[in-house]
Amino acid sequence: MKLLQVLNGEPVWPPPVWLMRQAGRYLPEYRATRAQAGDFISLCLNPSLAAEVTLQPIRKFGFDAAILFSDILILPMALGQDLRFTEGEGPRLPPLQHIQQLNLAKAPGIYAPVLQTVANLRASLPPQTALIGFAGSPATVSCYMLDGEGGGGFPRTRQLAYEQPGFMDNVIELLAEATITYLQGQLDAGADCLMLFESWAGIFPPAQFRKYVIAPTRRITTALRAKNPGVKIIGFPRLAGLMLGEYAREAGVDAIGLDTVTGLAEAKAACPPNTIFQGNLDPLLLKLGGKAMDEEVQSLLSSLKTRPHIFNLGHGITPDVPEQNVARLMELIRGA
Ligand code: 1CP
Repeated sequence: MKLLQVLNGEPVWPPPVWLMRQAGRYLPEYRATRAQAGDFISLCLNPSLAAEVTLQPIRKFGFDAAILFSDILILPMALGQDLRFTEGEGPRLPPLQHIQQLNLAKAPGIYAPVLQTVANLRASLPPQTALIGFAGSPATVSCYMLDGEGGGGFPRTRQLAYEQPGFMDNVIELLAEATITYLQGQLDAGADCLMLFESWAGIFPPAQFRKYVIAPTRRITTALRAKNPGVKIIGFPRLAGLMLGEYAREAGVDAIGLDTVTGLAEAKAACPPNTIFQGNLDPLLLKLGGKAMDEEVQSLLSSLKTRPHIFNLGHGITPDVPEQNVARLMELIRGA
């Protein structure tokens, strides 16, 4: 598996490629399967349909990795928080008031179908395609749990981190614990490697970044590695800015997903010499296609030639991306 070769530090050419949110609304077959499931959460909790949508982009484009189809908010749901996805508005949860509302012991029974999806995928993926399991990192998941929605910059979470750090600490600690068990379940079910999505790393000032982003991520990577020597973990500390180097040195991840605004040259300068990166084509260019996309892909590829790298976007693919642009992207990478 090319993806694992890169994560082991071997340069592979052309680089392995997959896209964040590669199973999604830009694909008509995804929309059809989602309609069959009824709604998004039912799709995440239906092991055969969730496996089917995971495989759709692999069949169509031949990506080097499949990512389990689920969502980072399935874990808070399994811990007892009500979760809804309203069409066009994204996730909604009742903002968490007390740590006692969460039940760590019951969670595995509720997310069991997700682990079954992993097992189904293990049995049906082509042997060269790596299977990525994932979870949200505690800070990012806590943002949604405490604010109840994603669109407003998480004012309650940010306020609680200053005014009720004891509560925030408890939430992060419980999430770290739950995430270790959840990801261990995914490894046991057959995931080849893992990714931790820290999409909102960028809202935390440095002291909180150390406490809520780096420390819990380190706890998760250390615990998983103690039980699964050699397991590879990709971190995605989106918009980490000048904290990127510290994250790379201390969070214990094997590779770093770069967001759209972090240049490879700047990332190289900030991180230890052998850091492996994943990314980071602007998803807007994938939507626009044409000359602008071709030129940027060629320029990104030429800067990767001598190092192990996983080609990806800098954030998730959007529903308005034309499929033929994804096909063109694959042609450019595979022809490199
Ligand atoms: O069908 C639909 O309309 C639902 C859209 C959708 C999809 C396809 C959501 C709702 N989640 C997903 C799948 C998903 N989410 C995957 C599956 C695998 C794949 O990549 O193909 C993964 C890995 C995620 C991770 C996720 N969910 C993140 C982290 C990555 C990122 O995008 O930054 C986050 C922040 C979420 C929350 C979430 N779920 C869905 C939406 C629209 C959001 C974002 C809400 C917001 O804007 O704050």
